[in-house]
Amino acid sequence: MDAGVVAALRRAQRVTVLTGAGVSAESGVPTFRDAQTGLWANFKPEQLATPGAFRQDPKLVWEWYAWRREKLHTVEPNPGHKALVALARRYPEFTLITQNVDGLHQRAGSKRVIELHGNITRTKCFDENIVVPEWTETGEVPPRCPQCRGHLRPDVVWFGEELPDEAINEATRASGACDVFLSIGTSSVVYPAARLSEVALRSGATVVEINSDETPLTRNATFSLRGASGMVLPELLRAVGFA
Ligand code: BV8
Repeated sequence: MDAGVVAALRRAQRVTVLTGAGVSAESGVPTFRDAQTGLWANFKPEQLATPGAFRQDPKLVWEWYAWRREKLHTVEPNPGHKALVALARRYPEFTLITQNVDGLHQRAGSKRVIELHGNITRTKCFDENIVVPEWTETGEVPPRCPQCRGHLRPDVVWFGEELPDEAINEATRASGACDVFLSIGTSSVVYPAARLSEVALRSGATVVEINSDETPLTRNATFSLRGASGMVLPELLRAVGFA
């Protein structure tokens, strides 16, 4: 384990973490840019995860999310999610920011999770933009909003949609006020999330990337650890003496 990373985590008081789909890969959740499988093989996520795609074919988009939600019933948090729960207990200030929409950090026991891109287990009304906890199933796909009869949709941020103000503001604040910023399992290509590591670097934080591959962040990061987060994170906690 890189001694520089261990030293930085030992002296840090404030740690901010940004995770992407790579953190859930070892749970069996396909990453966002993995080739889609099965009946979704012909679709690119970026084409489906947009308001335009939903307007054009609400049934198709609803069913894609229903398929992804169903998959979540068969997966569990992995050692990478659990290592982040243990890490959080070691710092007076610890902020976990995720781009993931699978809710696995919360299921692993992470308390405060900043969800930049929403959560596919929550549903909202497309027209009123309010979360709808329950509705009457009539067999119609997508189901209708009980209030306005408009279409229901997953409570996620699609491409071309603004991120929730509170989430991105709190994430930006925490990225600019930390001693160590960990960027884990993200391709660092989706904005504004990908800008958070730049905010951290500019504020003088030590930026550590953990990724199985190189990304556009690799050349600017203070350290870049190559490997699977489910392996690297537990190993890092042991090296720091936290486990
Ligand atoms: C916005 C929810 C303002 C949905 C997601 C043109 C028009 C409009 C906007 C844009 C435009 N051009 C650019 C933009 C901005 C756009 C953007 O960034 N596009 C990119 C593609 C260039 N951003 C937006 O639209 C954002 N909104 O900007 O609003 C605005 C408004 C109007 C007009 C202009 C601007 C909204 C972005 C949010 C989109 N929603 N998800 C859903 O999930 O269905 S983003 C989606 O990508 C997922 O949330 C995912 O988390 C996220 C990022 O992907 P990653 O998490 O990084 O996953 P990925 O598969 O890419 O990579 C996995 C990584 O893990 C890899 O590096 C791999 O090596 C690594 N890995 C794999 N296994 C492991 C591992 N690492 C460690 N261990 C392992 N085991």
